Amino acid sequence: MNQQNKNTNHFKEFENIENLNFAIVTSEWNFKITDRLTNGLEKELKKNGVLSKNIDKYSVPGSFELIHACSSLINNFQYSAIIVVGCIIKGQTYHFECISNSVANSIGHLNSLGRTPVVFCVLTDNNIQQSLNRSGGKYGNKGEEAAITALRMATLKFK
Ligand code: DLZ
Repeated sequence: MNQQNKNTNHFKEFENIENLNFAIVTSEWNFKITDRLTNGLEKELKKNGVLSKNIDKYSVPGSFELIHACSSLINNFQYSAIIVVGCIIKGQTYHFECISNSVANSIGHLNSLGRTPVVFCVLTDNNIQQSLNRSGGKYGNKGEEAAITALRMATLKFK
């Protein structure tokens, strides 16, 4: 497996970790997958020293609702980083493209506001097998990778 495009091999300790707080927003569509991603994400945050009390978890009906939840969290709360978790699987219609593009663009926009780092842990797969492979299967768990990205963004220092 190509390890180069993974960030879980980040061995540096994160500074000031006990003061960092994270929001995880999980979509309930394809819950079997999003639950695996969320568990991997939460475990990896804790493994790196994030305190349980500093992790808030929210659920939304589908990936499309991640946008509103993320926007509200940015406006009303102060998190070190927000991680959105979803799984969009291609079906028979154009819905897949609409939802995937809308979610990616909107979350990207919220991230670009520069107020709170937002990490995108939304799988966009052709079938459930691809999603299983990426949520604790043969390609690892993208939730764990998202946790490291969130930690890195939360501790990023600007000159
Ligand atoms: C409607 C829909 C469809 C067809 N597929 C998915 C999916 O694969 N993954 C996902 O997270 N959500 C899906 N949804 C639900 C939409 O995200 C959204 O919840 C509804 O369109 C209501 O706004």
